[in-house]
Amino acid sequence: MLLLHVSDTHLGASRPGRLRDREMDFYEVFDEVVEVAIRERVDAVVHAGDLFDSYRPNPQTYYYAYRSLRRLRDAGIPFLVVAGQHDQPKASALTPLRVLEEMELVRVLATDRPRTTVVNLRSGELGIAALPYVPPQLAGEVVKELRRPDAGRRVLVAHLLLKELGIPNAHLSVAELRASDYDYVALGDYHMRYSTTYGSTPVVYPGSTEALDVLESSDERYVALVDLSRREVSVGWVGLTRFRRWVVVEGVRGLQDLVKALDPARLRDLQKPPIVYVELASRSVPQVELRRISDYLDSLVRSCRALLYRVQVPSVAGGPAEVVAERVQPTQVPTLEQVVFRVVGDPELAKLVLSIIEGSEDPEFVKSAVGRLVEDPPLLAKLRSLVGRLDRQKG
Ligand SMILES: [Mn+2]
Repeated sequence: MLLLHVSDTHLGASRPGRLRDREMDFYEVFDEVVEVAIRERVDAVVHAGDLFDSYRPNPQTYYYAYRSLRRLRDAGIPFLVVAGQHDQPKASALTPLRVLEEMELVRVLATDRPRTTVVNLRSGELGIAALPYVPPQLAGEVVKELRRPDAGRRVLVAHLLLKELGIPNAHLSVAELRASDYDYVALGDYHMRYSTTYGSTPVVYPGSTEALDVLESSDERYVALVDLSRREVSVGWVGLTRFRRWVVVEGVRGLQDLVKALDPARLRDLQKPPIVYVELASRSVPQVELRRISDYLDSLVRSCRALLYRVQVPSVAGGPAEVVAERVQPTQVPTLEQVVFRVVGDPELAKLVLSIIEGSEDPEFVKSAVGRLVEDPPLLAKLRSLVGRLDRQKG
C-alpha cells in the first residue's frame, strides 16, 4: 500500500502580492503533485489540510482544483482530505471541501470534529483517524474524542502544530497525539518539511507546496511517499520542481552589492522568474542608493528576470522589518517581455521568441535565429514541450 502525503497547498493564494502569475504558481505545483501520484501509482493521496487558502474560493480556484483532481479521479486514485483552518468557514457555513466531495473528487475525512473511517483502497483496508484544525487551547480536549481505527493499516491525519517544533501556539506533543497507535502520522499546518518518529511510527510534515512568505522560502519542496506494504513503514521524499524560487539577499550596502549577489547565471537557470527579497545592511543606506536599487529591481521585473521584489531595512529590537521599496502588483501596462513570457513560460525560450520578434524585419536575422534553434537540441525540446502544453490547454 503506497500513499502520497501532501499538505498546505493553499489553492487560491497569491502571497506575497496580488499577481495573477503568483496565484497560478499554487495551481501549477498542485498539478505536479497530481502527476507524481499518477506516475508513482499510489493507492491514495492523503492531504493533511489547507487545500484551499480561503473558505470562499473564487471560481478560478475551483476551476483549477477541479482540473487537477479530475485527472486523479480518472486515474482511480482517491483523494482523502482533512480540513485545515483555511478550509474552515467562520460561521456555520459550508466548507469548500464539501463542494468537491459532492462532485466526487475528494473524500472529506473530517471538517470540525475528529472522525475515524475505514477506506477500501485497491491494495487493502486503510483505517484513518482524522483530526481537523481546532484552536490550540481546545486540542487537549478534542484529541480525547479521537478513536483508533479498527483496520489492517492505521494512519492518523491531523492539521496541527506539534510541541516538538518549539514554536508558539503549538497544539500537542507526539505523545499526547498517541502517535504510536498508528503506522504513520500525516501532519499539516507547519509549512516546512519536518519529520520525527515516535516508537517506530514516522510522524511527518511534508511542508507547504509553495512558500507563503520569506521565512518559509526554500530551494526544496516535497511530498512524502509512504509505503505501508511491509511491517516496517518506509517514507520516501519526492522533490517538487514547479514551485517558484525566492532569492534573498542580505546585507546590501548599495547597488553594487546587489548586482553581485544576483548572479545572472543563477537567475537564468530558474524555471520561473524568482521573488526577490533584499535586506539592506543598515537604515543609513543613502536615498540615492536606494533609488538606484529599486530602479535596478524594476528593470528585472520589466524584463521578466524577477516576478516581484521587496526591499527592507533590518528590524529594530525584534520588531517587524520595514519595507522601503517594493513592487508586488502588476505594472499597469505589461511589457512585451512580460506578455511573451506569460505565453511561453520559459525564460530562455522567451528570449529567443523576443529576439525573433525584434529582428523580424530582417529575413536573414530570422533565418539565423531559427538555425540556432535547430542546432540546440535542449532548446528545441523546450519548444516541443511548449507546443504540447499549449495543446493541452486548448483541450
Ligand atoms: Mn497552512
